[in-house]
Amino acid sequence: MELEDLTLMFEKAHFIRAFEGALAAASDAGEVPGLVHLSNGAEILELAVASALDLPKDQVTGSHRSHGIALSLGVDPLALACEILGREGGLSEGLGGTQHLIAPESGLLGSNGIVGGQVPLALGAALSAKTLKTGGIAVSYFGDGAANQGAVLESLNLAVVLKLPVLFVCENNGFGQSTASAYAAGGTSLLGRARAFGLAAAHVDGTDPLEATKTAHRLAAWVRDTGSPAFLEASVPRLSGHYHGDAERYRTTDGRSTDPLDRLEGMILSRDVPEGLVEDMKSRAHADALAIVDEATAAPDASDTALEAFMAEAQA
Ligand SMILES: Cc1ncc(C[n+]2csc(CCOP(=O)(O)OP(=O)(O)O)c2C)c(N)n1
Ligand SMILES: [Mg+2]
Repeated sequence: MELEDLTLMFEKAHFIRAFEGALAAASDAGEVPGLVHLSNGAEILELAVASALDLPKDQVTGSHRSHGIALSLGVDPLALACEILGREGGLSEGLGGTQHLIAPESGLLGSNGIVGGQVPLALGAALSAKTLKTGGIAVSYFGDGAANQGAVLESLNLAVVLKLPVLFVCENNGFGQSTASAYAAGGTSLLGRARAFGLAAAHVDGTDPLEATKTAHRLAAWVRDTGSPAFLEASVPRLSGHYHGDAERYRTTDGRSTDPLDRLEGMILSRDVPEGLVEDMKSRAHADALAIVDEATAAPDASDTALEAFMAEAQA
């Protein structure tokens, strides 16, 4: 990867990290309705996948943990923050909230609070792209916990049977809420599971920007060129709890040793970028993210009028 691409990824990753840090603080202050599931640890992988997509022609679905995915796709951060905070000006006028993010203009078909619920939806997008010959592909993110959900397994099968252009991206952080995947899964080889359904499948270390980018591009191109589905398993650390505020009595600090952002910083420094410049990039990303979340926090709460208008339209 060129140094320019690595530094851009670094700036974006720090923006996402700071954006979510500011949201976590807003949650502590009682400003966020519902739980906040942070993406920290998965930023690099999500930016790597996004860099392989042709947006908004390609369409992406995500799980309850989709703030980072949305930002990686280029969703307007102010509208995203307003949505998460339940404010006017949100992606859905603040009526959907953190687990129901939608921004089709950026290729985000939707995120979903039902574990695994977003995966069959991506098959619909892939079938539509195939039928209409748009040249687009669908991408569906889900976790290792969701990999045990029936609709996900049916989707893996159906994607092969119908030969659909969909890239499944399984973020394996070793936990489904407070349950270790080693305990919850009968067989822990997700690649083996995907291959048994007939999918092309590969594993990446999601903390490695080079490997993640290379493999995401390879699989996305393969899906686009062949029209067939593929499966990417990415090992990513879940750097904090299942949700912000989770006491995490069920685990030690194991599995949190590598922060992908530090790893990327090391790579950039080793290519002779001055430390001062790296610190400037971080400070700028943090200041930008804080300003946006502050602006969203100051916006008016989602209004009953927006809800009534939505209900009237839905019933019409
Ligand atoms: C159908 C369903 N079952 C259970 C839940 C409760 N729940 C929310 S997130 C979660 C864990 C999901 O784990 P994983 O898919 O690995 O995603 P991660 O949180 O690790 O990103 C569970 C069980 C839910 N929202 N929906
Ligand atoms: Mg998980």
